[in-house]
Amino acid sequence: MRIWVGIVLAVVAGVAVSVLTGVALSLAASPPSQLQASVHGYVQTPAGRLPHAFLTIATYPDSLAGEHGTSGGAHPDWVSYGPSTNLQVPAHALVTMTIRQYDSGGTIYNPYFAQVQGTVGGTAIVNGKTVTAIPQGTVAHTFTLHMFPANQPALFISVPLPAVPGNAPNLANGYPRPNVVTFSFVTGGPGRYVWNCEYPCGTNYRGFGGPMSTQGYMAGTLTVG
Ligand SMILES: [Cu+2]
Repeated sequence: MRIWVGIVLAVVAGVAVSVLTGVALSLAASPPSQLQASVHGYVQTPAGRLPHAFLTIATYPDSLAGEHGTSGGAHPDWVSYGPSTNLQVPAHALVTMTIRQYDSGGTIYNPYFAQVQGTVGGTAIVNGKTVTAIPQGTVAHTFTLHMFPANQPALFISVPLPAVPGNAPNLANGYPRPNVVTFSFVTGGPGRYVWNCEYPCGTNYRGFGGPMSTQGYMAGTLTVG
């Protein structure tokens, strides 16, 4: 009996230590500063009259223009989203997102992610033209929003971002002329979601390591509410 009590106490202590370690780690890795959508008026949607929120971000072939500072931080050569990967939008709103895409690309393995998913009308506007998909061989990155496995409103969006030609000349900001992709989606109640890129633009693991699996580069969070 005493042995069993000892084992139980040891297990409880082990769990407590690992929980505290987890808390310490999550506090140590402070999230990047939050980029909040700005609301401008109301708009009529299939879900009724809703506040209209706007958010603009960009994708870069390096990490010199985003949340890592002009020196690029620990991995200046990693592809990145900017100015922040920690996004916030209002609940029960129409969110119109614009992504300025400055990077080259190639062929995405899974054709599903060359299609526009989950946006209003199932479409995105690429350089002024409405599309439901882009050619599978011309993808630079995707903005793919997933749910945490939690009790919160369903929200899934995936938008492919077309590549800039690899030989396109750089402009004054050090990057070529971007492809501008705009799309809208309707938010429900409050929730917390993760997003990432599904184009293998990273390192290792067939291009799915490094920046692909690291918040602040090709992965981030989106808070609704
Ligand atoms: Cu990417």
